Amino acid sequence: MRVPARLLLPILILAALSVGGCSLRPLLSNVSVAPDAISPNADGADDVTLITYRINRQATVSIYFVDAGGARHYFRDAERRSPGKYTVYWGGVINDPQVRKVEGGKMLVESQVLPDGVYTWVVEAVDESGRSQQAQGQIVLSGADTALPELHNFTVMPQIFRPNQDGLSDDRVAISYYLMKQAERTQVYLVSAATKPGEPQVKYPVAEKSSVSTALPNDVGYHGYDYDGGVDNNAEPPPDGDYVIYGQAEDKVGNRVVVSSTLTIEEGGKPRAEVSGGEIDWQGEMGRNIGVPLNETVCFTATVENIGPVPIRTIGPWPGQTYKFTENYNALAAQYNEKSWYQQAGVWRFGINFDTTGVDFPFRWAIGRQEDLEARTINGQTQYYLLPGKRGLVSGCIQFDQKPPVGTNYWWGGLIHEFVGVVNTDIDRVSIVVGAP
Ligand SMILES: [Ca+2]
Ligand SMILES: [Ca+2]
Repeated sequence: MRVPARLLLPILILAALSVGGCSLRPLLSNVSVAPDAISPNADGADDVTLITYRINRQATVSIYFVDAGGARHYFRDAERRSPGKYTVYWGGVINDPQVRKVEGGKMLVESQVLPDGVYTWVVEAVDESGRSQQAQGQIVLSGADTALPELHNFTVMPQIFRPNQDGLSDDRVAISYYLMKQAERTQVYLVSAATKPGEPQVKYPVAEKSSVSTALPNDVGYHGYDYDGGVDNNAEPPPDGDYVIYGQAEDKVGNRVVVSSTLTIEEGGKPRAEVSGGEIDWQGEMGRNIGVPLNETVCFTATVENIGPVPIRTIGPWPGQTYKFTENYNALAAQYNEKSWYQQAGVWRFGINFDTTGVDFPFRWAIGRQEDLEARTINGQTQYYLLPGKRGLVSGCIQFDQKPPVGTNYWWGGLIHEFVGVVNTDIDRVSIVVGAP
């Protein structure tokens, strides 16, 4: 084929450029490792060396150290690099994950400082067509701090976790370990067990609880964590599913250790409920006023709806219960010998309150009839739950066996999550006037 003369020159220039860009320039150049002796122990003197190199075309780069026995220890293992100049400090740490046994389990040593010795450093580049080039030299390590910040007896209890503030059935997980060496950083976190290798990990951190630990954070000693899934801080917990829970410690030099266990989250979520329409149907209400003769009753109905993602637990007294004005739920619990009617952490009840009360929301009822609820046996006892999306019908009466104290003007309803908070309050405020019989 004849090439027209006017195209000849540009073709020659392109050919020259491609030769200059690809073949004549070295793949790897300007390699240096200085100084050639370090003491990696984080004392501030000669702790690191500076590795410099230039890559002149797309390549993968490995940096490794060969010990006296000929074994390679990788600092960088075939990492992709675009053309350019690179500098990186090296403090004696290699990333060569190894599993080892420790007291109370196994640990993964993710990174560790190489022991004292004379090593051959190698910087090696391999381009896309498989051509490789390397540079090497010697480096001496002395005074290396190779002790690992081991985590012993990493314990997760229980391993099935139901973070939904029902006050029962595993609302919290206790996590603990014993740290064997002062660390620079420690962390405990969850990662979904469905995460595949190479996929980005979503980490759910768990905060250390100082009142459980006997050592200060990162110090040698016993460390405890009390995990609620974040629910107590109004956050949604991680989604239901299987998780790997990791404990990780890294010291100042870069020795890094990871231990792990498993955790399953079931029925996790921030419970939410509301009084439907913010409304109480007060019997005999006339324009926010109710008149009632002494010894007679005022009754009401209301509906509670579970608008959250998790079942919510409730206890009696049951809808339909009449309280005397001089009683409260504690008095009824004693009178009927129903221990479950006292306040319990995590249960939800509908309450009626008034402005001169001594006990906050003295009149309380379950948030639904038994037929509105699901009965479950937990630790040998029957518990009642209003399931997500379900409504419970509440009703009750207060019999005015005496007149409320002078100054009692207002009455209102509330939805109480016991030992957590009053979720809805000031519902449908009315004035009740108790007259002569
Ligand atoms: Ca040093
Ligand atoms: Ca629970």
